[in-house]
Amino acid sequence: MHRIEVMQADIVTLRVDAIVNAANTSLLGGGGVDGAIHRAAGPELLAECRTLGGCPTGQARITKAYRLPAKHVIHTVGPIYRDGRHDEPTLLASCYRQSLALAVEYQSRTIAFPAISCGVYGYPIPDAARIAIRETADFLAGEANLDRVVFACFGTEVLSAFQTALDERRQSD
Ligand code: AR6
Repeated sequence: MHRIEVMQADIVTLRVDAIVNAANTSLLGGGGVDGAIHRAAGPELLAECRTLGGCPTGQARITKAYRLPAKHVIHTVGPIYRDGRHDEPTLLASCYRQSLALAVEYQSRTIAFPAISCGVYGYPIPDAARIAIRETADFLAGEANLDRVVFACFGTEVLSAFQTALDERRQSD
């Protein structure tokens, strides 16, 4: 659990091996964190994304990070929240698992996540935070090759939800 860190940060500034992008199925950019990552990485990122042919919800793809301080960008597509009964929790959990697995496959030792689906995709933030922490803690329990997983939270609501989810998990372990 000591390998998980929750902080308030703009993900594009973080010097980690991989940052995760909350993308859409086209992988061709958008608003929110996706827009910020593409702006900071430069047009080469979009050019590489065009070669990928999109990505289904719940899955992840990896590219180089170009002008970002990170080495890779892992693009994952979170679910659009409807009512919680349309596989949203399973799909969101899958985003975290697939992103972490890709990071390890590409020898990343440090990775930063934004709060996937917690912006325009409308996922209730406390529920999304619990899923993110659960999947990450479970993954790390079986994986020694990751040193640090950062949750880069934008805004105090997201920050406190992730902090609470992390505290709850620590108490239950
Ligand atoms: N660093 C860290 N977190 C950020 C940053 C940043 N620079 N900018 C925003 N956030 P969202 P989604 C937070 O809407 O809900 C895009 O258009 C933000 O405050 O970026 O998964 C894609 O192309 C929120 O807490 O992603 C898709 O179409 C969290 O990141 C769609 O939005 C996620 O918000 C994906 O929606």
